[in-house]
Amino acid sequence: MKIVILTGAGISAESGLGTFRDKGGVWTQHDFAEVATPEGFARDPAKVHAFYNARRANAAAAKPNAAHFALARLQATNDVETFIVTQNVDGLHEAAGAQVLHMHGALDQAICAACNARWEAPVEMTAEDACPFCAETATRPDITWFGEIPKGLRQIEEALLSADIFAAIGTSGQVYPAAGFVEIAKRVGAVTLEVNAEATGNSLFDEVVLGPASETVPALVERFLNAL
Ligand code: BV8
Repeated sequence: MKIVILTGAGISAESGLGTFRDKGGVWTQHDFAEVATPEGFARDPAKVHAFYNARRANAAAAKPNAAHFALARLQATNDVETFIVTQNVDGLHEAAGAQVLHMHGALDQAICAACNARWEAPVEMTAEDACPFCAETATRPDITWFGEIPKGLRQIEEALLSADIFAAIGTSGQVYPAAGFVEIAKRVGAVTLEVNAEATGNSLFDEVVLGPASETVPALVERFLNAL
């Protein structure tokens, strides 16, 4: 049996990391066009670095919650194959012991736009940082911005095409291509679940589980493990 899990900002909300589109969320305080697009970065790299430096510091101080640990437990069992893809750029799944594909990149990684080398991001990045490999000052956070192609799409599609169960956890389903994963899973006959604080109203989900992720996800994992 194969379970494909997509996570979004809601799974890290109870770890103290803000979501994007809820009241008080990141995109209600910052204009995404200024801080999360290649054009915004070209216009004002210092502003974009300041935005990600602050989020990197917050993420480094955060601890995984019961939802992250439950998914790691599910992935650790040999009775089921669990593929986790996250839109989140924090490292809380890994801190809980899971292996995940970061389709929108990761705050703790830097990339050189000149030579594509990647390395561990320092706590504070600046527009003057030179690439440790080619020495160009073209370094940026390794984050997928709007208008850029998310990472690992082939691997994600392969997982979705052989999924028996697909669960979207803590995501508003507004950002593509992640928002379209449920459609692919549904097409191949997977059972589809939405696990969220509020229903998104997407009729492609067979079941909707509402509540805080720290409660709903451990209960769901228990249910999966008992059904094996
Ligand atoms: C691409 C950077 C081409 C990382 C982010 C018009 C129509 C359709 C599509 C488009 C369009 N115009 C442009 C597009 C494409 C665009 C897009 O989708 N735009 C939308 C907004 C219209 N997409 C792109 O540009 C993507 N690239 O399409 O490339 C392509 C693609 C495939 C193949 C070839 C070419 C790139 C998208 C990357 C965007 N990067 N940010 C960062 O700084 O963090 S987006 C941002 O949104 C974050 O990355 C985040 O991960 C992502 C998704 O947000 P969510 O995680 O869902 O968060 P949100 O706040 O919205 O929701 C939280 C949910 O949790 C809520 O439902 C809430 O109720 C719930 N919740 C809250 N608390 C809890 C909880 N649930 C449970 N428990 C709780 N305690």
